Amino acid sequence: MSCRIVVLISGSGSNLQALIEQLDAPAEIVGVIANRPQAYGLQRAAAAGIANECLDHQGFSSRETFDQALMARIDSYRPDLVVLAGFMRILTPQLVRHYHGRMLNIHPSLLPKYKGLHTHQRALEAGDSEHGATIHFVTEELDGGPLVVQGRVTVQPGDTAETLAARVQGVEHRLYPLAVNWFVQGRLRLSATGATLDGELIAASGLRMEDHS
Ligand code: NHR
Ligand code: GAR
Repeated sequence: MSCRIVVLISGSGSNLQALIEQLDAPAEIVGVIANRPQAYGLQRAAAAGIANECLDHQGFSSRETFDQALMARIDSYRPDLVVLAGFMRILTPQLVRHYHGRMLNIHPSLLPKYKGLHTHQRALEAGDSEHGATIHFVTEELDGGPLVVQGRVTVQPGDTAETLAARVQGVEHRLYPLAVNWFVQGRLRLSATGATLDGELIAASGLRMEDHS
């Protein structure tokens, strides 16, 4: 049976585009939801013939009421997997619990370093020689759910937050399809002790993309 996927976005949607182009059957992106009307990813979805909609968080008086409406819209697509792809709103515990074990995020740092925002600037200010992106299962703990896989880049002399972000995004566009394809194939799961690949527990530091592609 095909894996039904809903993708949540806030902006450009380049990770959505990578998923559209690199998902193996039996998967189908059945819906794309943005929380910002100007999100360019909505146009990418439309161009690919994927149902898409905006649920503007600014029309809601609280995080709870927005998330209740968001959950109803997500569930209308009957997803097996919900993918956060540059989604910029923190989600309430109730929503996150509802999708336990079936919600993934891509975070632009080598977690557990740099949870939250402005990750590229923070890696530069710390003088890190390596940076990257991490796929993890989403839990109530912000950017703290079980890690799946990381992709690394080398920080170059003269890098700015912008040049570094662009290099990390190049990695993201291979990393997210890899992890989502694992989930679709039934290879990636969330167990009581952590994420597993082919039934083997993934170490707390996550897998390395280089070992899997
Ligand atoms: N929600 C939960 N409960 N757990 C996670 O791990 C989540 C999550 C929601 C989003 C993505 C995350 C990232 O990869 C994500 C993971 C937004 C913020 C944030 O501070 C932080 C982390 C992430 C996404 N957002 C501000 C807020 O008040 C708004 C910022 C803005 O609109 O520009 O929600 O980085
Ligand atoms: C990606 O780099 C993603 O890692 C990051 O936003 C970008 C979205 O790009 N996510 C976050 O910062 C989450 N807070 P895209 O819209 O082109 O996929």
